[in-house]
Amino acid sequence: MLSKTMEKALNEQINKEMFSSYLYLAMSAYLSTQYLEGFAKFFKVQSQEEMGHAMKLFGYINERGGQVVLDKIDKPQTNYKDIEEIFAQTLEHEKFITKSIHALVELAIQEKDHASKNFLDWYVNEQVEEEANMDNWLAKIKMVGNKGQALIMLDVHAGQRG
Ligand code: OFO
Repeated sequence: MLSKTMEKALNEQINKEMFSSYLYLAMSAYLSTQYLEGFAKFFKVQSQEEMGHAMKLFGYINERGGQVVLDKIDKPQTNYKDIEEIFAQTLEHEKFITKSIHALVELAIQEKDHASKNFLDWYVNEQVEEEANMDNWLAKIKMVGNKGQALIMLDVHAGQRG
C-alpha cells in the first residue's frame, strides 16, 4: 500500500508528465505552421512518449492500492521565436522533470518504500536519455545557425523518429 504522501507525490508527477505531453504537442503544432514537418513529427512522438510516462505512473498507483487523482493541466506556450528556442526550452523542461523524479526517489528512500524506489529507477534512467537527446539536438541546431539548407536536412533527420 502506498503512503498518502507518496500517493500525492506520484499524482503530482502524473500531472507534470501530462503537461510535458501537452507542451510537446503544442510545439508540434507550432512547428507545422513553420513548415518544419520533420520536427513537428518528432515532437508529436515525444508527446506520445510523455503520455506513456504518465500512464505508467497511473498503472503503478492503481497497482499499489492508491487512487489516481487527475488535476488541471496548465496551458502550454503557443508561439516560439525559432527552433532553437524550442529545444532550449525542452532541455530546461527535462532538467526540471529530472529534479522532480529525483525528489520522488528521495521520498521513497525516506519512507523505506522499496517498491516505489525500484519503480522510479526506470524514470531516473529515462531522464538521462531525455536530457542527452535534447542537448544533442540543441547543439546541432546551434551548429547550423538555426536556418537554411542545413536546418532542412536536420528537419528530415528529425522526421525519421519512429
Ligand atoms: Fe517524461 O520525460 Fe520528458 O518530460
